[in-house]
Amino acid sequence: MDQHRPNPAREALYEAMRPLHLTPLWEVLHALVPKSPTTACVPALWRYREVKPFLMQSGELITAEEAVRRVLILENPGLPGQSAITQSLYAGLQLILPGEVAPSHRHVQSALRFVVDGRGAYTTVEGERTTMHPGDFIITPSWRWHDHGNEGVDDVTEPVVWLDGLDIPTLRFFDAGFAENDDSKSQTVRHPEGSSYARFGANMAPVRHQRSGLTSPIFSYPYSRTREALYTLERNGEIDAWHGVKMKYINPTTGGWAMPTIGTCMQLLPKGFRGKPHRSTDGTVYCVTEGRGNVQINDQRYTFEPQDVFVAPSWSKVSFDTEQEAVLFSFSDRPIHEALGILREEFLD
Ligand code: GTQ
Repeated sequence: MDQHRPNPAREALYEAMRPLHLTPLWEVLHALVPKSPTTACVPALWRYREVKPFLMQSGELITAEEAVRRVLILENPGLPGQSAITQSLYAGLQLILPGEVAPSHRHVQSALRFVVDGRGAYTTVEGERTTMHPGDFIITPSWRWHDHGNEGVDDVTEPVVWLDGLDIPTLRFFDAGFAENDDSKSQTVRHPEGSSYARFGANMAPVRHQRSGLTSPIFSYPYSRTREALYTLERNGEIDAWHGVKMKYINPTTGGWAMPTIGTCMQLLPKGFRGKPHRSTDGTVYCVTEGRGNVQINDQRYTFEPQDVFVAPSWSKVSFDTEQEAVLFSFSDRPIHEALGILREEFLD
């Protein structure tokens, strides 16, 4: 019998059991256990040159201190009102003007910063400050105090914008979020800048180091080093037909992902690249570091330029093509998929 034809007797039964908070599985089973992922998340692209004027206008109407974090959320058009760019991840563009401070706080949610525009800002994590340069990938681990500021550098004072990526929707799903404000606006700097990088960024670690926590002890991965690695590999011809030259950021003490809930990568697409399509279960957010190109996400095609952000939903077919070299930062919830054994991917022709 056709389950979708009106069936008054069944409808009456469902109606009668509703006060007891009972519902029939057979009406929803196909949707609960789909043949392949059916996400509400849709492909989308945010052009930085269209977004920046709104960020700057926000800068005139509210201070970083009043806002706590002056951020425009990049909300997936398929997930309205959810402050989510994919089902599990949050993304936003944060502006900090010269002289401003975004006050110190901590939360269970892990955060990454990918610096998009301007120089002279810093992030302080647990008493160690790091200066932010375009293309740097910076981590604020779960439950670590962090504040941001913009004091300028080398006589340059300019607005600074970075992409925030957080696991906010994941923590919301687990109902496991806690947060606290610090007593002081700005943390006292207790460690010289570069301490963490000196300890863990030279393929070495202090001999008496004992692992603590799940997040990489390097909290700033400078673009200068990343870029050099990618361009060297490209010159050596190590080009993947799907990804170009794609490297993941790792925790040097484990070889695993730099963050427990968010996987981060940087990839170089060579000039004239005609990438093959790929799909995976981890919906992915991309930010254009350098260069221009095109991305095909299912039947959507976008041209991207520096500082643009775009999102490819879970199981969407993604392929890239370029006329010039391009470099893309990306992040997804892949570490969770791997930890749970639910990652699937396909490399298509
Ligand atoms: O910088 O701590 O975009 O707590 C959203 C929540 C940034 C931050 C966001 C946050 C932060």
